[in-house]
Amino acid sequence: MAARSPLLARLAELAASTRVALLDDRGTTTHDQLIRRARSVAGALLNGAPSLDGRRVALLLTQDADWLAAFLGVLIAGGVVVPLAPAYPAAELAWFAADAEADLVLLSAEYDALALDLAHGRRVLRVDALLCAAPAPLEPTLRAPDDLALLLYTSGTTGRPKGAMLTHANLATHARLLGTAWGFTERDQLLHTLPLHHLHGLGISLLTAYLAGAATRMLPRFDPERVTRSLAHATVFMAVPTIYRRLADAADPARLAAGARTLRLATSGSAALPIPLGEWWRSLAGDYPLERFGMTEVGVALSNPLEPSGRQPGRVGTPLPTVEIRCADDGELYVRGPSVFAGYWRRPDTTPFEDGWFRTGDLAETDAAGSVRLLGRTSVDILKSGGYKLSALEIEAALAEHPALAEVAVVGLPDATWGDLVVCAFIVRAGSSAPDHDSLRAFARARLAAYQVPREFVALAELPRNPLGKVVKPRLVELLRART
Ligand code: MCA
Ligand code: AMP
Repeated sequence: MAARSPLLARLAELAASTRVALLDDRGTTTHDQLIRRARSVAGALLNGAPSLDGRRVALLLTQDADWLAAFLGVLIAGGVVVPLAPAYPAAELAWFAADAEADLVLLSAEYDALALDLAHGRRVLRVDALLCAAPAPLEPTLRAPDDLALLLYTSGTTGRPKGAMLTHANLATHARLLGTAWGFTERDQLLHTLPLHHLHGLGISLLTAYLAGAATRMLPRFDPERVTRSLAHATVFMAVPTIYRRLADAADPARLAAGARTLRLATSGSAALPIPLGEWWRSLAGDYPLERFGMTEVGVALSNPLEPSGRQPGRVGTPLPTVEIRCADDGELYVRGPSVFAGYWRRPDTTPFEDGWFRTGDLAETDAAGSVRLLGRTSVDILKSGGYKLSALEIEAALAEHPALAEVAVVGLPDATWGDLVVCAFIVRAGSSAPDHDSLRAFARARLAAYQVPREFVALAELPRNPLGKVVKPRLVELLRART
Protein backbone atom coordinates (compact mmCIF):
# COMPACT_ATOMS: atom_id res chain seq x y z
CA MET A 1 0.00 0.00 0.00
CA ALA A 2 1.28 3.48 -0.86
CA ALA A 3 2.51 5.55 2.11
CA ARG A 4 0.04 8.10 3.42
CA SER A 5 0.62 11.63 4.73
CA PRO A 6 1.18 11.35 8.50
CA LEU A 7 -0.33 14.82 8.84
CA LEU A 8 -3.63 13.88 7.23
CA ALA A 9 -3.61 10.56 9.10
CA ARG A 10 -3.45 12.53 12.36
CA LEU A 11 -6.36 14.73 11.22
CA ALA A 12 -8.44 11.61 10.78
CA GLU A 13 -7.83 10.82 14.47
CA LEU A 14 -8.59 14.36 15.65
CA ALA A 15 -11.77 14.60 13.54
CA ALA A 16 -13.73 12.67 16.16
CA SER A 17 -12.62 14.79 19.13
CA THR A 18 -15.04 17.22 20.70
CA ARG A 19 -12.32 18.82 22.83
CA VAL A 20 -11.50 22.49 22.31
CA ALA A 21 -8.83 23.03 19.64
CA LEU A 22 -8.78 26.82 19.34
CA LEU A 23 -9.87 29.79 21.42
CA ASP A 24 -9.89 33.16 19.70
CA ASP A 25 -11.67 36.50 19.92
CA ARG A 26 -14.81 34.97 18.42
CA GLY A 27 -15.10 32.02 20.80
CA THR A 28 -14.07 28.38 20.95
CA THR A 29 -13.73 25.84 18.16
CA THR A 30 -13.57 22.12 18.83
CA HIS A 31 -11.42 19.70 16.83
CA ASP A 32 -14.40 18.21 15.01
CA GLN A 33 -15.75 21.68 14.12
CA LEU A 34 -12.35 22.84 12.91
CA ILE A 35 -11.86 19.83 10.66
CA ARG A 36 -15.37 20.16 9.31
CA ARG A 37 -14.56 23.79 8.35
CA ALA A 38 -11.26 22.68 6.84
CA ARG A 39 -13.10 20.10 4.72
CA SER A 40 -15.46 22.86 3.55
CA VAL A 41 -12.51 25.00 2.48
CA ALA A 42 -11.13 21.95 0.66
CA GLY A 43 -14.50 21.29 -0.99
CA ALA A 44 -14.73 24.87 -2.25
CA LEU A 45 -11.13 24.89 -3.52
CA LEU A 46 -11.56 21.57 -5.29
CA ASN A 47 -14.84 22.58 -6.86
CA GLY A 48 -15.38 19.03 -8.13
CA ALA A 49 -11.73 18.31 -9.06
CA PRO A 50 -10.10 15.29 -7.37
CA SER A 51 -7.04 17.19 -6.12
CA LEU A 52 -5.20 20.51 -6.29
CA ASP A 53 -2.14 18.38 -7.15
CA GLY A 54 0.42 20.56 -5.40
CA ARG A 55 -0.99 23.91 -6.59
CA ARG A 56 0.14 26.75 -4.36
CA VAL A 57 -2.50 28.64 -2.37
CA ALA A 58 -1.47 31.91 -0.70
CA LEU A 59 -3.10 32.81 2.63
CA LEU A 60 -3.47 36.38 3.85
CA LEU A 61 -5.66 35.88 6.87
CA THR A 62 -6.42 37.17 10.34
CA GLN A 63 -4.72 35.03 12.98
CA ASP A 64 -7.65 33.06 14.38
CA ALA A 65 -9.32 29.64 14.11
CA ASP A 66 -10.17 30.23 10.45
CA TRP A 67 -6.47 30.61 9.68
CA LEU A 68 -5.91 27.04 10.80
CA ALA A 69 -9.09 25.82 9.06
CA ALA A 70 -7.84 27.37 5.79
CA PHE A 71 -4.35 25.91 6.26
CA LEU A 72 -5.71 22.40 6.85
CA GLY A 73 -8.27 22.84 4.06
CA VAL A 74 -5.54 23.51 1.50
CA LEU A 75 -3.62 20.42 2.65
CA ILE A 76 -6.74 18.24 2.52
CA ALA A 77 -7.37 19.47 -1.03
CA GLY A 78 -3.82 18.47 -2.01
CA GLY A 79 -2.47 22.03 -2.23
CA VAL A 80 0.64 23.74 -0.85
CA VAL A 81 0.19 26.62 1.61
CA VAL A 82 2.08 29.90 1.11
CA PRO A 83 1.43 32.05 4.21
CA LEU A 84 1.68 35.81 3.63
CA ALA A 85 1.73 38.62 6.20
CA PRO A 86 0.21 42.10 6.10
CA ALA A 87 3.49 43.54 7.44
CA TYR A 88 4.57 43.62 3.76
CA PRO A 89 3.56 46.33 1.28
CA ALA A 90 1.18 45.21 -1.49
CA ALA A 91 3.88 44.99 -4.18
CA GLU A 92 5.94 42.62 -2.02
CA LEU A 93 2.93 40.42 -1.30
CA ALA A 94 2.32 40.17 -5.04
CA TRP A 95 6.01 39.28 -5.51
CA PHE A 96 5.73 36.35 -3.04
CA ALA A 97 2.57 35.09 -4.74
CA ALA A 98 4.26 35.33 -8.16
CA ASP A 99 7.47 33.63 -7.02
CA ALA A 100 5.48 30.78 -5.48
CA GLU A 101 3.37 30.61 -8.67
CA ALA A 102 0.29 30.69 -6.45
CA ASP A 103 -2.84 30.96 -8.58
CA LEU A 104 -5.26 30.95 -5.64
CA VAL A 105 -5.34 33.41 -2.74
CA LEU A 106 -7.46 33.14 0.41
CA LEU A 107 -8.17 36.46 2.07
CA SER A 108 -10.02 37.50 5.22
CA ALA A 109 -12.30 40.54 5.28
CA GLU A 110 -9.68 42.61 7.14
CA TYR A 111 -7.38 42.50 4.08
CA ASP A 112 -10.00 43.07 1.38
CA ALA A 113 -8.23 46.24 0.27
CA LEU A 114 -5.31 44.09 -0.96
CA ALA A 115 -7.49 41.86 -3.17
CA LEU A 116 -6.83 43.85 -6.36
CA ASP A 117 -3.07 43.97 -5.79
CA LEU A 118 -2.99 40.22 -5.36
CA ALA A 119 -5.35 39.36 -8.23
CA HIS A 120 -3.22 39.59 -11.44
CA GLY A 121 -4.46 36.39 -13.02
CA ARG A 122 -5.11 34.73 -9.65
CA ARG A 123 -8.40 33.76 -8.09
CA VAL A 124 -8.80 35.68 -4.86
CA LEU A 125 -11.38 34.12 -2.54
CA ARG A 126 -12.79 35.37 0.75
CA VAL A 127 -12.23 32.63 3.29
CA ASP A 128 -15.50 33.25 5.17
CA ALA A 129 -17.39 32.47 1.97
CA LEU A 130 -15.78 29.01 1.81
CA LEU A 131 -16.37 27.87 5.39
CA CYS A 132 -19.91 26.64 4.73
CA ALA A 133 -19.25 25.00 1.34
CA ALA A 134 -20.04 21.30 0.88
CA PRO A 135 -17.21 19.49 2.69
CA ALA A 136 -14.70 17.36 0.81
CA PRO A 137 -13.74 13.96 2.23
CA LEU A 138 -10.81 14.09 4.68
CA GLU A 139 -8.47 12.57 2.12
CA PRO A 140 -10.04 13.12 -1.31
CA THR A 141 -6.87 11.68 -2.88
CA LEU A 142 -3.93 10.03 -1.20
CA ARG A 143 -1.17 12.47 -0.18
CA ALA A 144 2.27 10.96 0.28
CA PRO A 145 4.64 11.81 3.17
CA ASP A 146 7.07 13.55 0.79
CA ASP A 147 4.42 15.71 -0.87
CA LEU A 148 4.96 19.42 -0.32
CA ALA A 149 2.75 21.02 2.30
CA LEU A 150 4.22 24.46 2.86
CA LEU A 151 6.42 27.14 1.28
CA LEU A 152 7.86 29.47 3.93
CA TYR A 153 9.78 32.47 2.64
CA THR A 154 13.05 33.16 4.39
CA SER A 155 15.79 35.72 3.76
CA GLY A 156 19.30 34.63 2.88
CA THR A 157 22.59 36.05 1.74
CA THR A 158 21.58 36.14 -1.91
CA GLY A 159 19.11 38.55 -3.47
CA ARG A 160 15.44 37.95 -2.74
CA PRO A 161 13.89 35.66 -0.09
CA LYS A 162 13.62 31.98 -0.93
CA GLY A 163 10.68 29.63 -0.39
CA ALA A 164 11.71 26.80 1.96
CA MET A 165 9.84 23.66 0.87
CA LEU A 166 8.45 21.66 3.81
CA THR A 167 6.73 18.34 3.25
CA HIS A 168 3.83 16.66 5.06
CA ALA A 169 6.38 14.35 6.72
CA ASN A 170 8.61 17.28 7.76
CA LEU A 171 5.74 19.02 9.55
CA ALA A 172 4.29 15.91 11.15
CA THR A 173 7.67 14.54 12.29
CA HIS A 174 8.71 17.88 13.72
CA ALA A 175 5.44 18.38 15.64
CA ARG A 176 5.65 14.85 17.03
CA LEU A 177 9.27 15.29 18.13
CA LEU A 178 8.51 18.55 19.89
CA GLY A 179 5.25 17.31 21.34
CA THR A 180 7.12 14.44 22.96
CA ALA A 181 10.24 16.39 24.00
CA TRP A 182 8.16 19.16 25.56
CA GLY A 183 5.59 16.86 27.16
CA PHE A 184 2.45 18.04 25.32
CA THR A 185 -0.87 16.37 26.19
CA GLU A 186 -4.52 17.04 25.37
CA ARG A 187 -4.78 18.90 28.67
CA ASP A 188 -2.38 21.65 27.58
CA GLN A 189 -3.36 25.12 26.53
CA LEU A 190 -0.80 27.02 24.45
CA LEU A 191 -0.90 30.82 24.59
CA HIS A 192 -0.10 31.82 20.99
CA THR A 193 1.00 35.29 20.03
CA LEU A 194 3.55 34.79 17.21
CA PRO A 195 3.16 35.56 13.49
CA LEU A 196 1.97 32.58 11.43
CA HIS A 197 4.06 33.29 8.30
CA HIS A 198 7.14 31.89 10.05
CA LEU A 199 7.96 28.48 11.45
CA HIS A 200 8.12 29.58 15.08
CA GLY A 201 4.46 30.65 15.11
CA LEU A 202 3.18 28.02 12.68
CA GLY A 203 5.20 24.81 13.00
CA ILE A 204 6.92 25.05 16.37
CA SER A 205 3.99 26.53 18.29
CA LEU A 206 0.61 26.03 16.62
CA LEU A 207 1.09 22.67 14.88
CA THR A 208 2.90 21.12 17.84
CA ALA A 209 0.00 21.94 20.17
CA TYR A 210 -2.71 21.20 17.61
CA LEU A 211 -1.38 17.82 16.48
CA ALA A 212 -0.86 16.81 20.13
CA GLY A 213 -4.60 17.36 20.60
CA ALA A 214 -4.01 20.34 22.92
CA ALA A 215 -5.91 23.65 22.87
CA THR A 216 -4.43 26.91 21.59
CA ARG A 217 -5.52 30.38 22.62
CA MET A 218 -4.69 32.60 19.64
CA LEU A 219 -4.20 36.30 20.11
CA PRO A 220 -4.35 38.19 16.81
CA ARG A 221 -0.99 39.85 17.61
CA PHE A 222 1.40 40.32 20.51
CA ASP A 223 0.03 42.63 23.19
CA PRO A 224 1.67 42.67 26.67
CA GLU A 225 -1.62 43.40 28.45
CA ARG A 226 -3.48 40.55 26.73
CA VAL A 227 -0.60 38.15 27.35
CA THR A 228 -0.64 39.07 31.04
CA ARG A 229 -4.38 38.43 31.21
CA SER A 230 -4.30 35.17 29.22
CA LEU A 231 -1.33 33.48 30.90
CA ALA A 232 -3.42 32.41 33.88
CA HIS A 233 -5.41 30.00 31.66
CA ALA A 234 -2.40 28.68 29.74
CA THR A 235 0.03 25.87 30.48
CA VAL A 236 2.58 26.65 27.72
CA PHE A 237 3.94 29.92 26.34
CA MET A 238 6.38 30.24 23.42
CA ALA A 239 8.10 33.49 22.54
CA VAL A 240 11.10 35.24 21.05
CA PRO A 241 13.48 37.13 23.38
CA THR A 242 12.04 40.52 22.26
CA ILE A 243 8.65 39.44 23.61
CA TYR A 244 10.17 38.62 27.01
CA ARG A 245 11.91 42.02 26.88
CA ARG A 246 8.61 43.76 26.07
CA LEU A 247 6.89 41.97 28.95
CA ALA A 248 9.69 42.99 31.31
CA ASP A 249 9.28 46.62 30.20
CA ALA A 250 5.52 46.87 29.92
CA ALA A 251 3.67 44.37 32.05
CA ASP A 252 2.58 44.71 35.67
CA PRO A 253 5.08 42.37 37.39
CA ALA A 254 2.70 41.08 40.06
CA ARG A 255 -0.07 40.20 37.58
CA LEU A 256 2.43 38.77 35.11
CA ALA A 257 4.02 36.62 37.81
CA ALA A 258 0.63 35.26 38.90
CA GLY A 259 -0.04 33.99 35.34
CA ALA A 260 3.53 32.94 34.59
CA ARG A 261 3.70 30.76 37.70
CA THR A 262 0.80 28.62 36.48
CA LEU A 263 2.67 27.68 33.27
CA ARG A 264 4.33 24.29 33.08
CA LEU A 265 6.58 25.46 30.20
CA ALA A 266 7.84 28.73 28.72
CA THR A 267 10.18 28.49 25.72
CA SER A 268 12.43 30.99 23.97
CA GLY A 269 13.94 30.83 20.50
CA SER A 270 14.52 32.43 17.07
CA ALA A 271 17.31 34.56 18.56
CA ALA A 272 19.71 34.38 21.51
CA LEU A 273 18.06 34.86 24.90
CA PRO A 274 20.23 37.27 26.94
CA ILE A 275 20.98 35.53 30.26
CA PRO A 276 19.83 38.49 32.44
CA LEU A 277 16.48 38.40 30.65
CA GLY A 278 16.16 34.64 31.23
CA GLU A 279 17.04 35.18 34.89
CA TRP A 280 14.40 37.92 35.13
CA TRP A 281 11.82 35.38 33.90
CA ARG A 282 13.10 32.77 36.36
CA SER A 283 12.69 35.23 39.25
CA LEU A 284 9.14 35.92 38.09
CA ALA A 285 7.91 32.52 36.91
CA GLY A 286 10.03 30.09 38.90
CA ASP A 287 11.90 28.42 36.00
CA TYR A 288 14.47 29.61 33.45
CA PRO A 289 12.85 29.57 29.97
CA LEU A 290 13.57 26.47 27.91
CA GLU A 291 15.85 27.81 25.19
CA ARG A 292 16.11 25.90 21.94
CA PHE A 293 17.64 26.39 18.48
CA GLY A 294 15.61 26.26 15.31
CA MET A 295 15.61 27.30 11.71
CA THR A 296 12.93 27.49 9.02
CA GLU A 297 14.80 24.87 6.99
CA VAL A 298 15.30 22.34 9.81
CA GLY A 299 12.70 23.11 12.50
CA VAL A 300 13.82 22.87 16.10
CA ALA A 301 17.02 20.82 16.03
CA LEU A 302 18.41 21.40 19.52
CA SER A 303 16.61 21.85 22.79
CA ASN A 304 17.36 22.23 26.46
CA PRO A 305 15.56 19.58 28.53
CA LEU A 306 11.97 19.83 29.72
CA GLU A 307 13.19 19.26 33.28
CA PRO A 308 14.01 22.83 34.47
CA SER A 309 17.01 21.84 36.57
CA GLY A 310 18.78 20.53 33.44
CA ARG A 311 18.49 23.79 31.47
CA GLN A 312 21.73 25.67 30.89
CA PRO A 313 21.48 29.44 30.44
CA GLY A 314 23.38 30.56 27.33
CA ARG A 315 23.18 27.11 25.72
CA VAL A 316 20.58 25.77 23.28
CA GLY A 317 20.80 22.14 24.37
CA THR A 318 21.26 18.81 22.63
CA PRO A 319 19.83 17.32 19.40
CA LEU A 320 16.25 16.08 19.48
CA PRO A 321 15.80 12.37 18.67
CA THR A 322 16.35 11.68 14.92
CA VAL A 323 18.35 14.92 14.54
CA GLU A 324 22.08 14.62 13.86
CA ILE A 325 24.51 17.52 14.10
CA ARG A 326 28.17 18.14 13.46
CA CYS A 327 30.42 21.17 13.67
CA ALA A 328 32.74 21.74 10.71
CA ASP A 329 36.39 22.74 11.22
CA ASP A 330 35.46 26.42 11.05
CA GLY A 331 32.69 25.87 13.66
CA GLU A 332 29.72 25.95 11.25
CA LEU A 333 26.82 23.84 12.48
CA TYR A 334 25.51 21.17 10.08
CA VAL A 335 22.18 19.37 10.62
CA ARG A 336 20.51 16.34 9.10
CA GLY A 337 17.42 14.27 9.85
CA PRO A 338 13.79 13.77 8.84
CA SER A 339 12.66 17.27 9.80
CA VAL A 340 15.15 18.89 7.41
CA PHE A 341 13.36 20.56 4.48
CA ALA A 342 13.32 19.50 0.84
CA GLY A 343 15.23 22.51 -0.60
CA TYR A 344 14.41 26.00 -1.87
CA TRP A 345 11.51 26.41 -4.25
CA ARG A 346 12.74 26.71 -7.87
CA ARG A 347 16.31 27.37 -6.65
CA PRO A 348 17.96 23.95 -6.24
CA ASP A 349 21.37 25.53 -6.89
CA THR A 350 21.12 27.72 -3.75
CA THR A 351 20.25 24.96 -1.28
CA PRO A 352 23.24 24.49 1.04
CA PHE A 353 23.29 20.69 1.30
CA GLU A 354 26.61 18.85 1.55
CA ASP A 355 26.39 15.05 1.40
CA GLY A 356 22.89 15.22 2.87
CA TRP A 357 23.89 17.66 5.63
CA PHE A 358 22.28 21.11 5.78
CA ARG A 359 24.69 23.99 6.44
CA THR A 360 22.99 26.32 8.90
CA GLY A 361 25.30 29.36 8.62
CA ASP A 362 25.46 29.37 12.44
CA LEU A 363 28.71 28.95 14.34
CA ALA A 364 28.56 26.62 17.32
CA GLU A 365 30.59 24.73 19.89
CA THR A 366 29.64 21.68 21.92
CA ASP A 367 30.54 20.95 25.55
CA ALA A 368 31.57 17.56 26.93
CA ALA A 369 27.93 16.60 27.50
CA GLY A 370 27.00 17.53 23.91
CA SER A 371 25.14 20.73 24.76
CA VAL A 372 25.55 23.42 22.11
CA ARG A 373 26.43 27.08 22.47
CA LEU A 374 25.91 29.35 19.49
CA LEU A 375 28.75 31.72 18.67
CA GLY A 376 27.29 33.86 15.89
CA ARG A 377 26.75 33.53 12.16
CA THR A 378 29.09 32.94 9.24
CA SER A 379 27.64 35.95 7.37
CA VAL A 380 27.55 39.55 8.65
CA ASP A 381 24.71 40.17 6.22
CA ILE A 382 22.18 38.03 8.12
CA LEU A 383 20.54 39.95 10.96
CA LYS A 384 17.96 38.99 13.57
CA SER A 385 15.62 41.73 14.71
CA GLY A 386 12.89 40.75 17.16
CA GLY A 387 13.29 37.14 15.95
CA TYR A 388 12.85 37.96 12.25
CA LYS A 389 15.72 36.97 10.00
CA LEU A 390 16.66 39.89 7.77
CA SER A 391 19.05 40.14 4.85
CA ALA A 392 21.16 43.31 4.91
CA LEU A 393 21.65 42.87 1.16
CA GLU A 394 17.92 42.85 0.49
CA ILE A 395 17.41 46.04 2.51
CA GLU A 396 20.37 47.68 0.75
CA ALA A 397 18.94 46.76 -2.66
CA ALA A 398 15.63 48.45 -1.81
CA LEU A 399 17.33 51.62 -0.51
CA ALA A 400 19.80 51.80 -3.39
CA GLU A 401 16.84 52.84 -5.58
CA HIS A 402 16.63 56.16 -3.72
CA PRO A 403 17.71 58.89 -6.14
CA ALA A 404 19.55 60.96 -3.50
CA LEU A 405 21.66 58.09 -2.14
CA ALA A 406 24.98 57.30 -3.80
CA GLU A 407 25.79 54.31 -1.56
CA VAL A 408 24.15 52.43 1.27
CA ALA A 409 25.35 49.82 3.78
CA VAL A 410 23.06 48.08 6.29
CA VAL A 411 24.30 46.55 9.53
CA GLY A 412 22.90 45.33 12.85
CA LEU A 413 23.98 47.07 16.07
CA PRO A 414 23.62 45.05 19.31
CA ASP A 415 20.41 46.12 21.03
CA ALA A 416 18.75 45.01 24.26
CA THR A 417 15.23 44.95 22.78
CA TRP A 418 15.64 43.88 19.17
CA GLY A 419 18.84 41.80 19.24
CA ASP A 420 20.10 43.52 16.10
CA LEU A 421 19.04 47.13 15.62
CA VAL A 422 18.93 47.69 11.85
CA VAL A 423 20.94 50.77 10.88
CA CYS A 424 21.59 52.11 7.39
CA ALA A 425 24.69 54.19 6.69
CA PHE A 426 24.58 56.16 3.44
CA ILE A 427 26.51 58.57 1.28
CA VAL A 428 24.53 61.36 -0.35
CA ARG A 429 24.78 61.58 -4.12
CA ALA A 430 26.81 64.58 -5.33
CA GLY A 431 24.48 67.48 -6.06
CA SER A 432 21.65 66.07 -3.90
CA SER A 433 20.73 67.23 -0.43
CA ALA A 434 20.55 64.63 2.37
CA PRO A 435 16.99 63.26 2.69
CA ASP A 436 15.58 63.45 6.22
CA HIS A 437 15.02 60.44 8.48
CA ASP A 438 11.24 60.34 8.06
CA SER A 439 11.34 60.47 4.28
CA LEU A 440 13.94 57.67 4.21
CA ARG A 441 11.79 55.52 6.48
CA ALA A 442 8.75 56.19 4.30
CA PHE A 443 10.75 55.28 1.17
CA ALA A 444 11.86 52.01 2.80
CA ARG A 445 8.37 51.27 4.13
CA ALA A 446 6.93 51.38 0.61
CA ARG A 447 9.33 48.62 -0.46
CA LEU A 448 9.97 46.47 2.63
CA ALA A 449 8.11 44.81 5.49
CA ALA A 450 7.62 47.12 8.49
CA TYR A 451 10.16 45.13 10.49
CA GLN A 452 12.85 45.37 7.76
CA VAL A 453 12.82 49.18 7.77
CA PRO A 454 16.04 50.54 9.32
CA ARG A 455 15.53 52.19 12.69
CA GLU A 456 18.29 54.69 12.04
CA PHE A 457 19.81 56.31 8.97
CA VAL A 458 23.27 57.82 9.29
CA ALA A 459 24.88 60.05 6.66
CA LEU A 460 28.63 59.43 6.31
CA ALA A 461 31.27 61.06 4.13
CA GLU A 462 32.67 57.62 3.27
CA LEU A 463 32.23 53.96 4.13
CA PRO A 464 35.11 51.88 5.56
CA ARG A 465 36.45 49.70 2.75
CA ASN A 466 39.11 47.05 2.25
CA PRO A 467 41.76 47.39 -0.48
CA LEU A 468 39.39 45.69 -2.94
CA GLY A 469 36.76 48.36 -2.31
CA LYS A 470 34.36 46.10 -0.35
CA VAL A 471 32.63 47.68 2.66
CA VAL A 472 34.11 46.26 5.90
CA LYS A 473 30.93 45.78 7.91
CA PRO A 474 32.50 44.91 11.30
CA ARG A 475 34.44 48.21 11.04
CA LEU A 476 31.24 50.06 10.10
CA VAL A 477 29.53 48.57 13.18
CA GLU A 478 32.40 49.87 15.35
CA LEU A 479 32.17 53.32 13.77
CA LEU A 480 28.42 53.52 14.29
CA ARG A 481 28.60 52.25 17.86
CA ALA A 482 31.28 54.83 18.68
CA ARG A 483 28.84 57.60 17.72
CA THR A 484 26.48 56.92 20.59
C1 MCA B 1 7.81 45.15 14.84
N1 MCA B 1 8.60 46.18 14.47
C2 MCA B 1 9.85 45.75 14.35
C3 MCA B 1 9.81 44.38 14.66
N2 MCA B 1 8.54 44.04 14.96
N3 MCA B 1 11.00 46.38 14.03
C4 MCA B 1 12.12 45.66 14.00
N4 MCA B 1 12.14 44.32 14.27
C5 MCA B 1 11.00 43.66 14.59
N5 MCA B 1 11.01 42.36 14.84
C6 MCA B 1 8.25 47.55 14.24
C7 MCA B 1 6.82 47.79 13.85
O1 MCA B 1 6.69 47.67 12.46
C8 MCA B 1 6.60 49.20 14.33
O2 MCA B 1 7.22 50.08 13.43
C9 MCA B 1 7.41 49.27 15.61
O3 MCA B 1 8.38 48.21 15.48
C10 MCA B 1 6.63 49.01 16.86
O4 MCA B 1 5.80 47.93 16.65
P1 MCA B 1 5.16 47.15 17.82
O5 MCA B 1 3.73 46.98 17.52
O6 MCA B 1 5.49 47.75 19.14
O7 MCA B 1 5.92 45.79 17.69
P2 MCA B 1 5.20 44.47 17.68
O8 MCA B 1 4.21 44.44 16.59
O9 MCA B 1 4.73 44.25 19.07
O10 MCA B 1 6.31 43.41 17.30
C11 MCA B 1 7.30 42.96 18.16
C12 MCA B 1 7.32 41.44 18.11
C13 MCA B 1 7.37 41.01 16.64
C14 MCA B 1 6.07 40.89 18.76
C15 MCA B 1 8.53 40.98 18.86
O11 MCA B 1 8.52 41.54 16.05
C16 MCA B 1 7.30 39.53 16.47
O12 MCA B 1 6.23 38.95 16.51
N6 MCA B 1 8.47 38.86 16.29
C17 MCA B 1 8.52 37.43 16.13
C18 MCA B 1 9.21 37.08 14.85
C19 MCA B 1 9.20 35.57 14.63
O13 MCA B 1 8.25 34.88 14.91
N7 MCA B 1 10.32 35.00 14.12
C20 MCA B 1 10.46 33.61 13.96
C21 MCA B 1 11.20 33.29 12.69
P3 MCA B 1 6.63 51.52 13.12
O14 MCA B 1 6.73 52.26 14.43
O15 MCA B 1 7.52 52.07 12.05
O16 MCA B 1 5.24 51.29 12.67
S1 MCA B 1 11.36 31.50 12.56
C22 MCA B 1 12.79 31.18 13.39
O17 MCA B 1 13.49 32.08 13.80
C23 MCA B 1 13.18 29.75 13.72
C24 MCA B 1 12.36 28.70 13.06
C25 MCA B 1 13.16 29.58 15.23
O18 MCA B 1 14.15 29.10 15.78
O19 MCA B 1 12.15 29.95 15.83
P1 AMP C 1 14.91 31.69 10.53
O1 AMP C 1 15.65 31.63 9.25
O2 AMP C 1 14.06 32.89 10.65
O3 AMP C 1 14.23 30.42 10.74
O4 AMP C 1 15.99 31.86 11.65
C1 AMP C 1 16.88 30.84 11.97
C2 AMP C 1 18.04 31.42 12.73
O5 AMP C 1 17.61 31.93 13.99
C3 AMP C 1 19.08 30.41 13.07
O6 AMP C 1 19.92 30.13 11.98
C4 AMP C 1 19.81 31.11 14.22
O7 AMP C 1 20.74 32.05 13.71
C5 AMP C 1 18.68 31.88 14.90
N1 AMP C 1 18.25 31.23 16.15
C6 AMP C 1 17.20 30.41 16.36
N2 AMP C 1 17.13 30.04 17.66
C7 AMP C 1 18.17 30.66 18.28
C8 AMP C 1 18.65 30.70 19.62
N3 AMP C 1 18.03 30.05 20.61
N4 AMP C 1 19.76 31.43 19.87
C9 AMP C 1 20.39 32.11 18.90
N5 AMP C 1 19.98 32.12 17.61
C10 AMP C 1 18.88 31.41 17.31
